[in-house]
Amino acid sequence: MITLFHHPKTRSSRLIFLLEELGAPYEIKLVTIRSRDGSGAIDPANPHPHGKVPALTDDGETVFETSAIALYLTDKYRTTPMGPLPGEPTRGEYLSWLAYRPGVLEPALICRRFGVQHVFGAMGWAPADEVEEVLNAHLADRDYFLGTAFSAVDILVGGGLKFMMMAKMISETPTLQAYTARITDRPAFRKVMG
Ligand SMILES: N[C@@H](CCC(=O)N[C@@H](CS)C(=O)NCC(=O)O)C(=O)O
Repeated sequence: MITLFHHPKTRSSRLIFLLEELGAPYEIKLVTIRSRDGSGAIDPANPHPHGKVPALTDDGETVFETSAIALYLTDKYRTTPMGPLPGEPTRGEYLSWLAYRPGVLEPALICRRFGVQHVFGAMGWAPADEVEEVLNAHLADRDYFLGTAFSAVDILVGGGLKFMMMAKMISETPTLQAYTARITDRPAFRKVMG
């Protein structure tokens, strides 16, 4: 049985959205986390090594890091396929964008928000304006990250983009607005995030 360790209004909400789309049975265990204002504490019940969310347990396995959890779930639970398997078309793209979210997109936008100067050759991500260009160019002629197929990448990246635009962390271009609308119009998004 899948158990998702969750805290409201955090990255773990996106995994509830994914679990709903997958149609996999799951339970949610609410845990406390440390907050930006200094309040909150790590919950001893949370198996994440840093006490963060999301974390997930399933059949004796513990999985942490949002993208790793998404890949684990979409490989294993296939009632409604939400990502290509090894050997299927677009698998490479799927892995790339899953890794891009925490490895490039998030650090770039967070650095810009906190006024951290980008250093080429030292930082493993790219400057935020370049990331915006890449996202807009990629999504200009595609409905979803993998083309016509909606996948877990759209849940992790697309769902996040909506909130980043609301927080003015990324520009609201027509391309990104149209793309995020396709994600946020989904019944599972409305059920979980609405
Ligand atoms: N790289 C992690 C980030 C996880 C993360 O930072 N989660 C936040 C909530 S959105 C958290 O648990 N914060 C509490 C803390 O930093 O201790 C992932 O993508 O899963």
